[in-house]
Amino acid sequence: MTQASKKSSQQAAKKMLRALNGETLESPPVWLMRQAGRYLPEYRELRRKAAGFLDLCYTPDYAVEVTLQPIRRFGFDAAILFSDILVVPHALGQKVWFEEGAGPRLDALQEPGDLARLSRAGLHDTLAPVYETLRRLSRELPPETTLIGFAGAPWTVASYMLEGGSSKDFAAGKRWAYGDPAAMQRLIDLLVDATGDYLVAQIDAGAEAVQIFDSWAGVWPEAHLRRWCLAPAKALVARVKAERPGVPVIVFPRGAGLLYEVYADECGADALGLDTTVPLGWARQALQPKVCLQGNLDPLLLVAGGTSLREGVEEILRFLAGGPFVFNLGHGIVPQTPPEHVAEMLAQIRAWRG
Ligand code: 1CP
Repeated sequence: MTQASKKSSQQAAKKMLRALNGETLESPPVWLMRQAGRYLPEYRELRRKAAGFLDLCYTPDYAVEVTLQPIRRFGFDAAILFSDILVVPHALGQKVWFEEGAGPRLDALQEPGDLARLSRAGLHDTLAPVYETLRRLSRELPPETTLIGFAGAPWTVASYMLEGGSSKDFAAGKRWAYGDPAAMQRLIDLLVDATGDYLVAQIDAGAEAVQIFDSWAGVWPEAHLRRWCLAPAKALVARVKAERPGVPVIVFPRGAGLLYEVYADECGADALGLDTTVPLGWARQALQPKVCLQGNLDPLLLVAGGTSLREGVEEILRFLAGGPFVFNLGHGIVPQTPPEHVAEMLAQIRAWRG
């Protein structure tokens, strides 16, 4: 066997990659969105040492350690690179900082002229520590663990760039999209290009699959979701498929509702991340014949634990584990989650025999 074919047969044996390639497994692979983070005491301890959140993301020693923490503790089938979606605007030249308790902050783009402040020229230099983190992780992870790279989808990242942080109504993003669609298109196009560069570089540094997080896809009327979320996702998937064929892509269009079916038909992803509200019977019948599904336990069930958690897990397994499936949450794990509940959930999933 050549070195390359040995490597690819090892990779093919990883449960996560098998599921993403369309196989139905006896018990599904599992990882959790935001599996590294504040619910783990070992994360909180390391976070205190770092100068700030971006320092954590850009220091490979820290980022590798934080990525590995949930793998050591729980043995998830996949490790997701520890970083944040907002490193892309930062690498494009926007000011990004994280305030304790207040979440991410950016110096918001006020008008289309501000787009001139952004440039892809320094992207890979700023993001070099992230690539170093991936290279180290691909050496240090257990052989059965899949390394996932990620980026925010153009719209979700744009929303932070335009609002200057989190938002409840996305008024600034909608003002641009509805009032000056040509300017919004320029921003989205820039993000499609930068994010494509970033994902391809992550793959070259060791990411074996990539996920595109469109956490705020669910705020648009249909025509706008198609333009600002679906079309950019399709362009990104096409770019990854053209340049690094064979690397699976997961798209998470949170809140897309019935338009999940259009994603399954058109966006070209190998898997779709389902949010918590997607009905399981409909997903099995309308989506799973077309793509691998990932999801969609309510993160608050993991906080609650007990019977409610067991029933929630059981229901998802009953509906979705009979086809290509990756167990996950329907959105990121929340800081108040007791780690013991994660362990209980994992034991239940691993005992499942479809
Ligand atoms: O320690 C801290 O106080 C920082 C908290 C934190 C963490 C742990 C932030 C700030 N980002 C992260 C890591 C992170 N963010 C990961 C790491 C890998 C893992 O999953 O373990 C990932 C994949 C993300 C992705 C991310 N960041 C998204 C998409 C997924 C989602 O949850 O919707 C979004 C929207 C962000 C922005 C962001 N960064 C941080 C926070 C608190 C937020 C959300 C702010 C908001 O709700 O608007």
